[in-house]
Amino acid sequence: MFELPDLPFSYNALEPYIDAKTMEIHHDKHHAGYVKKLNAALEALEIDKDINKLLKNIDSIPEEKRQAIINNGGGHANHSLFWQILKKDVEISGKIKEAIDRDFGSFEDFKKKFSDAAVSRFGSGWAWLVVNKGKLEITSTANQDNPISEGKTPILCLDVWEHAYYLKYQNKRPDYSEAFFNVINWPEVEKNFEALL
Ligand code: MN3
Repeated sequence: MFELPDLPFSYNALEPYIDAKTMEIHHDKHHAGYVKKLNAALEALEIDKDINKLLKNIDSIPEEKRQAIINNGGGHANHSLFWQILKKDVEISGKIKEAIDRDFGSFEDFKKKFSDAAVSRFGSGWAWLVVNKGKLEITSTANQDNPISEGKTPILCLDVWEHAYYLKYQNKRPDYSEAFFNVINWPEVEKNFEALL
């Protein structure tokens, strides 16, 4: 059985960039819903209960269950990472800063590329900073698809489903994406990065 992880901060911790009501509904309703449906889909299946391994080896899931695991297992994994990498007003420094400068030229270039990925993703999905063969890359996925199923390891993500921003930002996804840069927990992103070195 998978369990909904606690939000590692209070609902209002990211104000004014991400509002408390959005955080409450997003975690307590949306993420909880994915966990519940994931457990329902996995019932009676004797498979790996490590969510990342499950998504990495998605082809090993019986076909009739596969899409439910991609949607709800992805929903669980993606949000679990998302909560972990959120914190207000943290400066980027250290190895992750060096790696971003190395692979994108500068932080500004990284930010522009990431924002483009977030804003241009059509419909619901995610923007990602991933490690692919030792290098940082930016990508985006539809729905709850996780890049781990393509052999890439995500270390930072932004939920661009409307439920992640609509209460505060309505149709203004670019404003939400801009605000996100004030709530990235860079030491956690660096931890995710260093775990892969
Ligand atoms: Mn979401």
